Amino acid sequence: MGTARRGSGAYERAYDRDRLRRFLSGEAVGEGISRRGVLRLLGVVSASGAVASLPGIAVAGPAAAAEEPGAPGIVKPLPAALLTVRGTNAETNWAALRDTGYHTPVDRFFVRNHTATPLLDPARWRLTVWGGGLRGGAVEFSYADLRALPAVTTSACLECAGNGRSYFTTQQGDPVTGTPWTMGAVGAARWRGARLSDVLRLAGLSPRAVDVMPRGLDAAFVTGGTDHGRVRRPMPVEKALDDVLLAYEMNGRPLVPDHGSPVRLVVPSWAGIASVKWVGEIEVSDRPLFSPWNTVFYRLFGPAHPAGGSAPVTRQPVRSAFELAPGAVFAAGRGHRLTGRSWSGQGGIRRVEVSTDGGGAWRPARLHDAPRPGGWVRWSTSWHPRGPGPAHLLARATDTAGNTQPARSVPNEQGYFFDAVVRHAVEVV
Ligand SMILES: Nc1nc2c(c(=O)[nH]1)N[C@H]1C(S)=C(S)[C@@H](COP(=O)(O)O)O[C@H]1N2
Ligand SMILES: [Mo]
Repeated sequence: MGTARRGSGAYERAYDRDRLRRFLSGEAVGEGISRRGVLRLLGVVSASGAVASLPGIAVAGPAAAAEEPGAPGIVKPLPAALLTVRGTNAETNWAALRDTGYHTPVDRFFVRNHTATPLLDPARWRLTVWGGGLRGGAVEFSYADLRALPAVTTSACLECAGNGRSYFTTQQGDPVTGTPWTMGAVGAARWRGARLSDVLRLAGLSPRAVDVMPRGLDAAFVTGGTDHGRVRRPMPVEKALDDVLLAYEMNGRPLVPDHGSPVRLVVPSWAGIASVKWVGEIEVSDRPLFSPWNTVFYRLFGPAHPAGGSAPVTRQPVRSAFELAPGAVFAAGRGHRLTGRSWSGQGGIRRVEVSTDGGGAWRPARLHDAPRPGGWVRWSTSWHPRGPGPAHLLARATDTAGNTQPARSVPNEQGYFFDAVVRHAVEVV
């Protein structure tokens, strides 16, 4: 239980309770927070220019690719063998991970963009830390300032809360909204950067600080006629001081534009939305903060959840995937090596079981990595299929906190946290 205990911070439960109470008591006006409310709350932000009006922050236009019709606003190449484009996003093909090591190469790492990748010049980039949770006024950091702070390297998964969303529909018949990811909105990388805690202390963190809200420099997110403003989501100061990085490197290289260049947050174990890319400012507040990303989005809504929605999602659930394409073909009558990975935001993975007969018999897979909070484990098993025909491969993981994957995931309207065992269809010929 050691690692799990360390990871399941009491502050997360307190945070959830507190925010939920305030949310339900109407402190977050209506459906989240209006744009005017946000602007009023921020004070320093102009109605049109938002963050760009703050001194020292230059915002490039969207990537050239964004102007091409049908192009998703992603800068890096999106070869069909590695990635599947879904709207403004790109999903990693699991078959493309088969020959990779522990860390997901940048060329096949998933991209989740609410709008389009901005091109920012590190030399002109500034991070402004401000708010009532500081002892004094706003403090600015340049890229060189961050690079001069002690550097920390963390190996951690980054995963979208909506990963696996399409299985709510295809496997369970539950209607959900949002990007229909299969299981490829996850990757593991070696992140290097400054500790957010170092930056907050240098900025004059006050003991009164409650919430820390990073905001991206990408364009405002507009959907269904509502302008939600720039991507931003508060986290409790306890998490911000725990293990959060202001990362400038991914897998030993400076961040590329699509993954947050020049600097992004990495919030290990939490839903990917917490890891704000292209961060330009961080509000430190002495009272709870709200944004659409902890009110209307990233809560669980539906009959199985509290009226008005669950608390904001934080730690990711347990999940598994085979390093196989959907419908992969296997020759009958000979041995095959099946490989995959499992991960959880609530602890390391301590057991993975595989079924090759659609869920009848289960046997343990061989684990190739030690259980580590925030990371994944690679696993393998062998399979000797007999007759030709369709088959289903299933993998079920259990983490060090005892969480395991159910046969059916409790649905929610926006399709977050699909944690059920996936029935991976294959063909034996
Ligand atoms: N500024 C900004 N940060 C963002 C997003 C975004 O659209 N804009 N998307 C978030 C979501 S929902 C996820 S899952 C991760 C994805 O990170 P990646 O594109 O590097 O894989 O970034 C998060 N940070
Ligand atoms: Mo996400």
